[in-house]
Amino acid sequence: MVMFEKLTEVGAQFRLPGKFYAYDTIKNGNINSTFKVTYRDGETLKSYIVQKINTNVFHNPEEIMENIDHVTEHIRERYPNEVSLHFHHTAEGKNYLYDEDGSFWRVMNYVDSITFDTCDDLAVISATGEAFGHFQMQLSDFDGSILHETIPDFHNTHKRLDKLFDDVAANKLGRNADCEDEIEYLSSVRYKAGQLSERYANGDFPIRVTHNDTKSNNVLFDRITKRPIVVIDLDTVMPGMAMYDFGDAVRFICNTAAEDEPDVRRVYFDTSKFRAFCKGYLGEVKHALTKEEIDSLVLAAFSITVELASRFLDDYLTGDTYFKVNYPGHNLIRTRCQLQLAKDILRKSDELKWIVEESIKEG
Ligand code: GN1
Ligand code: MG
Repeated sequence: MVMFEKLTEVGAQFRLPGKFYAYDTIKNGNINSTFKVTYRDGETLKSYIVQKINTNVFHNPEEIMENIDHVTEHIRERYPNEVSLHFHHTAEGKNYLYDEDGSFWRVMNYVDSITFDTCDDLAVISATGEAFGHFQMQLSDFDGSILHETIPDFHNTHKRLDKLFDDVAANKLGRNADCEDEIEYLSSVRYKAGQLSERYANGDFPIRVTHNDTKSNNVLFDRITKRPIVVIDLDTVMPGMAMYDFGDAVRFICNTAAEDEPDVRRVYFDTSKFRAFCKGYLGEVKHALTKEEIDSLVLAAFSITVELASRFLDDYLTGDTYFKVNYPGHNLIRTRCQLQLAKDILRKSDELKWIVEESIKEG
């Protein structure tokens, strides 16, 4: 079935009013498929976001929808004046739909906005920090025990690395030969990168409710004022470490290049961007974080960057079944880019820790 027919069928199940007018594919995201669909109702055009959830990654998508319901309800209750995400319901009263092929669909309100993938505007970077810091604050009194762990051990770096090295040992597709340097580097930082998740498992850090995918393009911004409107992509909201949300955000936004830049000479961790992000983020949450959490922010940035590199590499070694790839070797290119970034974070660690301390004093 062509996509437009499929989207029309899905829209009808969710009882979207008016006549299907147009659709665009939204290319952000390495897992789910996202579309903006527009309906014409009389003289007005209204848009929605339609998503097909990747059930290879999310084995129990109904649980994601339950989690999102709980989280958005909590935020709406406490912050009624803020924009929040609304999901549409089918005639059966469900906020999702399984089609006849077994695919899982959902529809939410479209918020007119812009997102930033790479961004050089320090004010926007600081605002991104504010948005994620604010999100952490909004969930600080939310009972995480009611949430499903939709992807168990999602940010357990230690386990991610164990799995990578099992797959290296198996060398199922014979691809180890393409990435000997990367394997060697990951082996040399295995302990350091896995340290925080080990300590978390031992109860050294508070269990927070975290977003777990804090890329800057998961914040919607007002087109004109460039102020944040709402944090999106709540699929991986689960109990976790606050500093990993911080780390994942700076991993993405402080990179001088794209997440999959093939020319690693263009990949650096930009300290000015880091300072801007810290200002926004810590301005929101510094009083809520413990000293241990604050002291671990920089190590968390390194750890989650290594973790993502290991996930990309693992996917490469086992046949590219998890992340969408645009060309052969894409996951290896992503790995190299993330490792280059991780090395730069490590090199700049002292300066980054100092910036964290300064941001705390200034705010
Ligand atoms: C995936 O598809 P997207 O962009 O929302 C992944 C994240 C990675 C990210 C890297 C469920 O997120 O963990 O950090 O790609 N999400 C899942 O770009 O695995
Ligand atoms: Mg995501």
